[in-house]
Amino acid sequence: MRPKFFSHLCLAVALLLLSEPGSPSDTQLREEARERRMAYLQRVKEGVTLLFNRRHHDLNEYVPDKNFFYLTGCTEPGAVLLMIPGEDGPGETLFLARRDPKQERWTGARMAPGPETARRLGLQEVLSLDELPDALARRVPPEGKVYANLPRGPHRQATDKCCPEPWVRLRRWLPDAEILDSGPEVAFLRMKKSQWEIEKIRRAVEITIAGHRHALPAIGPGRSEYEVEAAIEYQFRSRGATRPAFPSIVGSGPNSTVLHYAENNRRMSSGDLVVIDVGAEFDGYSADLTRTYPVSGRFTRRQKEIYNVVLAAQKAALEQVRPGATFDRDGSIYQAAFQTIDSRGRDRQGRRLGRYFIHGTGHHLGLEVHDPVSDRSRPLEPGMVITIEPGIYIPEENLGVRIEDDVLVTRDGYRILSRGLPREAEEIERMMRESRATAGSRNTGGPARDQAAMETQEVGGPGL
Ligand SMILES: [Mn+2]
Repeated sequence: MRPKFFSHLCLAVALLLLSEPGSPSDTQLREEARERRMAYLQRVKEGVTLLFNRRHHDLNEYVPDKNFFYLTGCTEPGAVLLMIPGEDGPGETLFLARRDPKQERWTGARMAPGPETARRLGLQEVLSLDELPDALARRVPPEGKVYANLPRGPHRQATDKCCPEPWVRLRRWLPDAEILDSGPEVAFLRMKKSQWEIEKIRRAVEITIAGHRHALPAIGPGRSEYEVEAAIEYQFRSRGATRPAFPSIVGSGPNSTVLHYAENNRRMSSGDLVVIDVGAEFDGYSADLTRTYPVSGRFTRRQKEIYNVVLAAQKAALEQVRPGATFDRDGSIYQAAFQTIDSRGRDRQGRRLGRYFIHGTGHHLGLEVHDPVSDRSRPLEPGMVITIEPGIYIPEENLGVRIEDDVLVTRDGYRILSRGLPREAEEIERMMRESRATAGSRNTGGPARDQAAMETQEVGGPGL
């Protein structure tokens, strides 16, 4: 092919790919968001709803507010969505900051207010943020109700006194309005996932499984927890995940008993267990998968005993997963897990093990790794995605075991989305053997030899 023709062809293909309206997934996202807004306004038939795209809490990098994103598919910082239910159809207006060409030289192109963006996002209108106060004054009666995405935590109850922007502004614009939390209403919708969302979670799970599998060669006496973390997160990003959905937990030995341990800087030794609790975020959706591995490649008898109690508890809990089951501590799922743990095995003092199962059986999974719920006692429905993750943590024995899978509730029960990652004790040991054999044959001067060398140095034993 002549070079010039070829370069023109490339250009044409590139333009085609870049052209509006977006890739198929953009179109799908726009439709999803439109349906969600309709469902929302069918539930909240009064007042107005105002969703601010504030920074998602407790993350350093910019992540859009999850409720705002859920209802718009838009990630523009500072944007505000106004929704008003109405007799003759709902009103939906998005407010965006005006473009600033100088700023865009630093941080890239932004969406602009106007009909073009409205078409792209499938919204009725997209106005400039400066127009928001007037629009509110026009459309909200002085003492009307305003549902807003109030901040979580200590600010939630104190929106009038100490809340950060933009709630200060909201109060200034509407001094007499009754400001309510839109969170539970949006959470109600978010609890049930669409096919499209389930596919996103499935992809996040797939990437997370790859992370676990590729971590195995980095597990061994003398290796550091952070090597395992790095191996996992390398897989995440290489496979298109945006980021880890939460700080990766690689806890060995005593750290295996610390639920949210994330320093990951201890050197592992041969008799340790290592709890690996990680999850990739893909297109905004999270996975959350835990396995517990023996650092030496083989469980001790005691470790295997406890491991099998946790596994039995997970299986007992899974058997209870079906539409109608409840997920709180009074529900059948938690009870099945707890009873299994409390009725098998003992600690060194001969006590039952229930006291070492110190967290719930799981949580909902979606745009957030701990996806919000409208009501803890709401029974499960098909399309909900949850984790099932019993654990036993015995600090006196430096022994922590957690097994966590991601589970879709179906019409007649459940499907384990993460079934591709083995969890039987024998399978775990076999996986570790195989990964070592591969690492060894691939490069005899590499990891396998280093590992042997470190195993020898380890005689003095790293401190706990
Ligand atoms: Mn979890």
